[in-house]
Order: sequence, then C-alpha cells, then structure tokens
Amino acid sequence: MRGLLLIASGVGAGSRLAAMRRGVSSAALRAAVSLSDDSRPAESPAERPDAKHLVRNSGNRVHIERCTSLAELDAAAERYGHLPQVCFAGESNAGKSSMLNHLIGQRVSRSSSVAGKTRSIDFIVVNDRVVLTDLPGLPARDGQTTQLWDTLFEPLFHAYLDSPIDLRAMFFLHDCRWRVSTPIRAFVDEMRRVELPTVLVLTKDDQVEEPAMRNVHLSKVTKRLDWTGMHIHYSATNETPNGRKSRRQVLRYIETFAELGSREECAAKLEELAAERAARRAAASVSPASAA
Ligand SMILES: Nc1nc2c(ncn2[C@@H]2O[C@H](COP(=O)(O)OP(=O)(O)OP(=O)(O)O)[C@@H](O)[C@H]2O)c(=O)[nH]1
Ligand SMILES: [Mg+2]
Repeated sequence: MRGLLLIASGVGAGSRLAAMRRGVSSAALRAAVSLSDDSRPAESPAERPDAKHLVRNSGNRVHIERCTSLAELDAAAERYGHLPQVCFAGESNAGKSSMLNHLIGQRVSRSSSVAGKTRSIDFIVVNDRVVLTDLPGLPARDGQTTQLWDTLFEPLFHAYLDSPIDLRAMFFLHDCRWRVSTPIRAFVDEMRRVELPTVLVLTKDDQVEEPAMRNVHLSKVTKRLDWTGMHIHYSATNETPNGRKSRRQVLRYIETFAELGSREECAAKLEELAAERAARRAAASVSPASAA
C-alpha cells in the first residue's frame, strides 16, 4: 500500500436537501471551506495544509476543456494526456455533474433536473495535477436521451476510451433509488470487458427514506449489475456529515489512483480492497458458536 489509505463503503442517514437542486449553494461552499483544517485566512493557497492534495477543499485552480467533437477530443488528449485522469459515467441525471461540483467546490459543470444536460466530454483539469472527466449521460430509463447517446455521445465516448490519455479509473454513478435498466447493465459489462477499474457510486443518498433502505437499494443495484467490487454511498452536499464523508472518500480514491503508477495497479488495488472487505464480512458472520 503506497501511503494513502482508503476507504470504507457505507454512510449513515442523510436528510432531504431541496437546495441541492440549485447546485453547490453558498452554504455548501462555506462548509467546504470549513472542511479544511486551516483557519488562517492570511496564508497563500500554496501554504495551506491541503495544498499537497490533488483536489483541495477550497481555492482549486480549474481549467475546463469541453469536447464536442473528435478534433476537440484529440486536442485535449494531447494537451492533458500526461496527467492522471479519472472519469465519471452513469445514466443521465444520475448526478455526475453535481458530484464534480461538490468534489471541486466550484460550479464547474452544469447540472440540471432535465436529463441530457451534459453534452460534451469535459476534461476538468484541477490544479494542473489531475483530470476529472465529466461524461455525457448514458440512456435514461424513459428513453429520453437514447437517441442522443446513440448518435452523439457513444461515438465520442468510445473515441475517448481509445484516446492516448492516462485514464486510471472510472466512478460509475447510479441513483440509489433507480432500477438498473438493460443499457446500464450492458455498459457496466462492457467496462468490465475493457478492464477499466471502476467504483460504483450510489448517488442521492440524502434521498434514502430511512437507514434500513440503504442496504435494500444497494442490494438491488449490485444484484442487477452482478457487482462485487467497491462502492460508495454519495450525497453531493457539504450540509450533512454523510455528504462531507462521501466527498472525502472519493477524494481519497482519486489520490490513490493518481499515486499508483498505472491502470493495472488501480485495478489490483480495487480487487485487494474488495477481497479485504469480503474477508471482514466473512469473519463478522462467523458466530461464536460456529467458530468454537
Ligand atoms: N437530492 C440530491 N439531488 C442530487 C444529488 N446529486 C444530483 N442531484 C440532482 O439530480 C439532478 C441531476 O444532476 P446532474 O448532476 O445534472 O446529473 P448528470 O448525471 O450530470 O446528468 P446528465 O448531464 O444529464 O447526464 C439535478 O437536479 C441535481 O440537483 C444529490 O446528491 N442529492
Ligand atoms: Mg451532467
């Protein structure tokens, strides 16, 4: 293990947050600032305790390349192919752009309650050290964005996968309350075939009605996806402890992916974590009677 230690899945209950629909609120941004251990406002960004992190709690320098064509994709890949890259995929409206805004603490990506908002592959270059990529949404369950995906997004996405970038891993987002549709299942199967290391993110955790339902939702999604890998419950808000915790978990994953040397090492790390988790669960399920 190289330094950065990870990451337990599972967070406690959250509350409903209508304000989140407006994106990152000023209160959320204030809370993001308060996540920092630093309370000395006079310091320059480089002197902050979190300055060593790829993505900081505040003051991130962000540059965005929005790619809507193969030519733009080629140009962005050439410019930023040397930086470690992590992408965010999932069904339209799953919360990809909101999660990126929350992670970075700035409104870098447009989020909307209308499916199909993100229509480009957005290279979000953070502090010139890591690229977080916002992908257009996979077909929505109601079929609204299927044509967009088939004609525009899918060719662009496959070109992205083939481009000469240092793509380490994917966060695959799924609204925790949604049924997994056939196209979503097919996409996850394809990512498995191409061996892209992936963490499942169950989004909108603040919308879970009661804590017991969290595992019910989780088990439905993982069963349908045949998922045995790592997962996280995510709320795109700093207004709850669960939201702040989920942000820290994802940032630790990103640090780890960047620190490891290659995609293969990221895959091995995720497998190792999943094996450790399975062993912990097996040990916990051995009753004192059967252990004796
Ligand atoms: N309650 C709640 N709402 C969220 C959360 N994350 C996202 N949303 C809402 O979900 C809707 C979709 O969010 P987006 O971030 O635009 O989703 P997306 O996956 O980028 O969608 P596309 O760009 O269409 O693929 C918006 O109304 C967001 O406010 C969350 O953690 N909690
Ligand atoms: Mg989006």
